Amino acid sequence: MSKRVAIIGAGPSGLAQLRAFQSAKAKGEDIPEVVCYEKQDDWGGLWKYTWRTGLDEHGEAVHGSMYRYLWSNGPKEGLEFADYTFEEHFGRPIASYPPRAVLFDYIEGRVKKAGIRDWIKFNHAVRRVEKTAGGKFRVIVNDAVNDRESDEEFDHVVVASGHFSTPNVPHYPGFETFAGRIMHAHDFRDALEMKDKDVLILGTSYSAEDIGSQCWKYGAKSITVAHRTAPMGYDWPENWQEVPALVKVEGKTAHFKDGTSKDVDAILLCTGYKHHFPFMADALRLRTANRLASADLYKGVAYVKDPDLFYLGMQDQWYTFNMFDAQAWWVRDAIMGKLSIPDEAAMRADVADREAREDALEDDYACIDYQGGYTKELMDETDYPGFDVETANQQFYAWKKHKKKGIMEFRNHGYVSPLTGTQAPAHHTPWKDAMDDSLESYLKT
Ligand code: FAD
Ligand code: NA7
Repeated sequence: MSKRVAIIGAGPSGLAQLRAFQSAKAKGEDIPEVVCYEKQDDWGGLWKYTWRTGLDEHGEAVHGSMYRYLWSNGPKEGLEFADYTFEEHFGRPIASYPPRAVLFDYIEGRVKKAGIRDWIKFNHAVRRVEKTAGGKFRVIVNDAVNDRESDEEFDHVVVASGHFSTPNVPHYPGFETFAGRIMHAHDFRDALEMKDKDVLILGTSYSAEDIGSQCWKYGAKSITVAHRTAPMGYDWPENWQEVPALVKVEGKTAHFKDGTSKDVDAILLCTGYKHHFPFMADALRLRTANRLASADLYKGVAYVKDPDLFYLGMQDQWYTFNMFDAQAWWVRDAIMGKLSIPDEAAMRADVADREAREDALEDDYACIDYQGGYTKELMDETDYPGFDVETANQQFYAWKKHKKKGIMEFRNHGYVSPLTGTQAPAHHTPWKDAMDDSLESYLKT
């Protein structure tokens, strides 16, 4: 096949795309030439921990948003690769909420086995993607090690650059003169920095819940979470309170909408991220909110204005690695001509239908079903080995219930693998007492 495909990013989504092509090649199929550009010096995306914040060693914006002591925020049974189970990788069943390093090891295990590292150009940041007069994509890349820019032409581009790296940073009156530390979740690394401190958190989603929990676990004096819309409503520990929206800050004092106030040492902005693709030419740039039905993506992946271009993993995420796989297998087959893409009107109708169905969802359980159904829809159209989505949905439901029952205890539970049927063992140490997040410590029996 003479086609050329560029993949931007070697995180879980980009690696899924590489593995999808490699699996077709292993079956004797004629695959396109594939080049993956990754701006970091290793694969794994967010799961590759970096201590850096701000700019990296090459002056590029640091991609990493993960922090030390991060454990999976959902059960691993909800994200298991259908072609590479946890049991295959670790040689035995392991507990359900692995720390970051354990998940990185799992992600890496599959692609090491597939032998695709040579397909990736590390330390290569994509600077610009634009259309040529001949209808190809020109991809301009900077080789950071040699400080050299070059460009190549491709028939297809797959954008897998993630969307949890460019922080959404609101301003509140008084931030300029706040007598403490203000930082966005993107720059948070070590919860010990907040030991003995009174911490204010803005936001009520995953980052707020988990960064607050980290700070609590590692000895913050108090946690105050201000909500713009609604409180999280868990049964928090006694030194944790939820308050109405922040109005302003004076010195160290934070003032809230109900007239109450609290003196705090640090403000952590867990206020989400932006889909940000400055390297894509205007006509190719995805503009979407963080939602289950991304704007302008047919089947959640093909860019309706130019379906030779694909975006992976751009949805808000309940399902992650296995959904990226389903997308990557589908994109591979679209590129290889095994699946056809309809005209623009039909693609737009597909997007509108997905949006309307998402808008009608009533609660988180319905959202889980919706994204499970989407993942199944794509899997059923390719030869991805697939997994029992209903079983996976059930594990997510149980996870939600465990969180409601005990927000500092939910990670002590085990779940059933939708692939092997194995019930995961309980971890050897309750999460709140397990201070060492290393792979060695987690895998101890
Ligand atoms: P990323 O992991 O972000 O990878 C994108 C890659 O693209 C990076 O390697 C980056 O360097 C590269 N890249 C970006 N721009 C360029 C460019 N211009 N040129 C070249 N390369 C580029 N998911 C879970 O399933 N469980 C969890 O517990 C969980 N916890 C999370 C915690 C945090 C703090 C965050 C932020 C996310 C978490 N997620 C979790 C969700 C996470 O988004 C996915 O697990 C996964 O990392 C997404 O993979 P991705 O490949 O789409 O994006
Ligand atoms: P999310 O899930 O996008 O949530 C962002 C939160 O920030 C949400 O609670 C918002 O409140 C809140 N927000 C946004 N802007 C503001 C302002 N201006 N003031 C106050 N609060 C604000 O991002 P997360 O970082 O939590 O999660 C992203 C991923 O990281 C996720 O997939 C995890 O796996 C880890 P709202 O409800 O809109 O009022």
